[in-house]
Amino acid sequence: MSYFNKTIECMSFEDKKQLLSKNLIDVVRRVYNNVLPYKEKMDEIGLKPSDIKGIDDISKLPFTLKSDLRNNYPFGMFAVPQDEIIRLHASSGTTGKLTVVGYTKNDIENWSESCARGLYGIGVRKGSVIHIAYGYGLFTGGLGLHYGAEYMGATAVPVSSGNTARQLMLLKDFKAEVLCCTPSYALHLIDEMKKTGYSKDDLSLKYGVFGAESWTNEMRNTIEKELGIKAYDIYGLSEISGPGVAMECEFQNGCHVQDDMFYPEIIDPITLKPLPVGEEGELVFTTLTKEGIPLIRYRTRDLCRILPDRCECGRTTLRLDKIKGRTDDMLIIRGVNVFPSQIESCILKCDDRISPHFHITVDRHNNLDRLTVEVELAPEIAFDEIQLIQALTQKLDSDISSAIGIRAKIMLVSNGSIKRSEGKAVRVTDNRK
Ligand code: DLL
Repeated sequence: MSYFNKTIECMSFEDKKQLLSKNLIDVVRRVYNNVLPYKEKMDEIGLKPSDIKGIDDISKLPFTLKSDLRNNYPFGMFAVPQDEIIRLHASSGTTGKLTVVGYTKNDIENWSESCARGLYGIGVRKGSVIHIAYGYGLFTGGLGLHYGAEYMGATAVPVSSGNTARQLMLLKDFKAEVLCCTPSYALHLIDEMKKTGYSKDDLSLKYGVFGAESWTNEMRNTIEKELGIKAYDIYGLSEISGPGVAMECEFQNGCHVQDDMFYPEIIDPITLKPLPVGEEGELVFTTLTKEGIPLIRYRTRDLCRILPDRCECGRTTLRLDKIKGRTDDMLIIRGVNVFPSQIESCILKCDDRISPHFHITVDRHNNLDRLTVEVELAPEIAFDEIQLIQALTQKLDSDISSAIGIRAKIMLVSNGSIKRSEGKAVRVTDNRK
């Protein structure tokens, strides 16, 4: 089984270019012939499949948006007959209809390989026990990593999300080396360990595979320290396959994109023009090998940059910097752009007596935006230590205002009072909408 695909992952630039070009030409022909919305989009701009002669022509192609999938709900973007689809997944949006994706047998095989390559890259091997606490079901997190783990011959434990006490018991008893879940759920597990008297030495964990939501390097440091593990970032989205589109290797220096399958571009989200390597913009993916629902230049809304340097691990695949957030997560407060990740960094760097749990609320009072950041105290800190609370509030106030350029109302709250998440955390309430 080829879970470290050296030929592909360490391919020279010239060979990779040839491979990508061949696959792009093929996928464009497939979508033009089999997916009506693509034929219509290309006809509208007078583009024929034969105009695409290689990967350098990719920017001639039209973009695909989430709304294209919604408008063609459920199967209107599929490129193969229904009886070739062996699995469906779907992601719920904040608005209305689900985004549905379908996988052929080959798609599941490739997706499994992409997850297996990622897991192998951090040091997971045949026989490692992998505790998968991402949700199983229509969400791609659980089943995606499950198939990746089995593909490489590791032992998958399909725990799914929820029932934290049982998760801890299973982690301990099955001696899992690898924990897969959202970073916010990892924090929740850590809290639960403290409450129930588990220590990191009771567990056999070595690696964490955390993604599905944005998280900062400060959050990584906290989780690594508390669990005594190395925490790795995994990126993906259901439209492109699911987890494993990109993942960090042992060097923790950006997520390696499985770019023979999923080709990334960074564009300026306003002008829609491609940006040079190293510049931050919106991440766009073209699926090069997918059969069920191939997507051309899919706009992810995630803000990111492609790292310009080579990774020490020897892989030549393109690497993504940490996702800064989604364009739709960006808050505009009194005219200033604010990302929740900037606030997260300040909170995690501030002081050990503050916990990593926070919630951001934005209101409008007398036509003026008001930003409130609630942050929990660490469990051992009593709420009546008035001087300490004042000092911590002042420090956080000054750290956050110098990071984001505007003042926030800081509210330190007692430990346990902010709602925990079992999947993706909901960190912002915007009451202006
Ligand atoms: O979240 C797939 C996944 C599952 C990825 C498990 C990693 C681990 P969706 O529900 O379709 O799929 O959500 C995709 O989540 O566009 C990003 O905004 C965000 N996201 C995913 N991974 C990361 C990450 C899964 N590592 C959306 N860092 C994406 C930041 C992430 N954001």
